[in-house]
Amino acid sequence: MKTYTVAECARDILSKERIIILVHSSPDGDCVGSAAALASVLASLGKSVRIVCPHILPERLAFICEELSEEVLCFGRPVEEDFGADLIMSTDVASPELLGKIRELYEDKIELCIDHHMINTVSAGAIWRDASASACGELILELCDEMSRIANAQLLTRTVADKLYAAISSDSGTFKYGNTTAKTLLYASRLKSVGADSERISRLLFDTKTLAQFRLAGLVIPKTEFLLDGKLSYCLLLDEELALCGATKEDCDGLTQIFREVDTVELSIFAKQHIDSVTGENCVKMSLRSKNDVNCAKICEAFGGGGHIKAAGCTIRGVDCEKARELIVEKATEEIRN
Ligand SMILES: [Mn+2]
Repeated sequence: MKTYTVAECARDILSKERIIILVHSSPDGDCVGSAAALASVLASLGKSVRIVCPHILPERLAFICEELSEEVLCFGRPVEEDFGADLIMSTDVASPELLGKIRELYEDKIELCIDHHMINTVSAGAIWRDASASACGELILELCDEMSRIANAQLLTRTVADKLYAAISSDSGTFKYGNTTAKTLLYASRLKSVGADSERISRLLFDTKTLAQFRLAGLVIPKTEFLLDGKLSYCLLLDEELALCGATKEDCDGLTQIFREVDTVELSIFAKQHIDSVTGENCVKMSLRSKNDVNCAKICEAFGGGGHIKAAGCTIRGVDCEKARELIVEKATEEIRN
């Protein structure tokens, strides 16, 4: 596998006409914003582009793709058979597993991989990776600048800037996470200077809830227990309660953050119960978030899960909710006292 510079990526992409951009399953603001920005740039150069994702585009991210034509957006649906791509590339995809159900179709055909993850296991013809970037969107901005230089055109339009701003603010938690660097803020400033609507993007990405999510928050907050002098919070949501709020699994995503906001909490555990539709087992999906040194990934690995230090998850199966609570609280207590 070759390692590419931004200039090599730009030259490679500009020499192609029909381009497929792969993004990862459970699409987030960064992969959608990065791919949409690149697609928008390439479309303005008269190229045919398809963004391909194994999952459908979540409603809350739809605004990022606003100006792209429907045919470009292959979220949860295949590219037309006669598209005839001359370049298949990926943005923000750290491993082939993240291609989900399109893995088999594309895994061996990726020619160019652009990514910002610490570890990347995609086997591509060439890779351009910069783990110092908060978001893949930072790389796409550099790529856009390079392509502008080569094509002798200003490709960074307001539309492209909006998409890149969404990508970068998404992965940096609107510039709140530890991955925010001086360069991240500098790039955000540049995007703002060409007209990125930072107010609207921040509101839509971070300050917008569905009514179901709002009702769900009202239901879980009084149910939350605080253990170990408030250092550990535990909250269990039953499947039937989810239905009561008219909420879906996706509505739970934003919930995991709120418990960590309590000042004493070092580790929060949000547990979501459901019955496995195949085996009939009781399952409790645990989402862990920590503030400082508590290692969420280590706790979850003990139950066959994993993730990052400050955010991880696992599912405990085949035991009742009370037992699942006991198991995770015991492991968490050990880790907090360490
Ligand atoms: Mn990313």
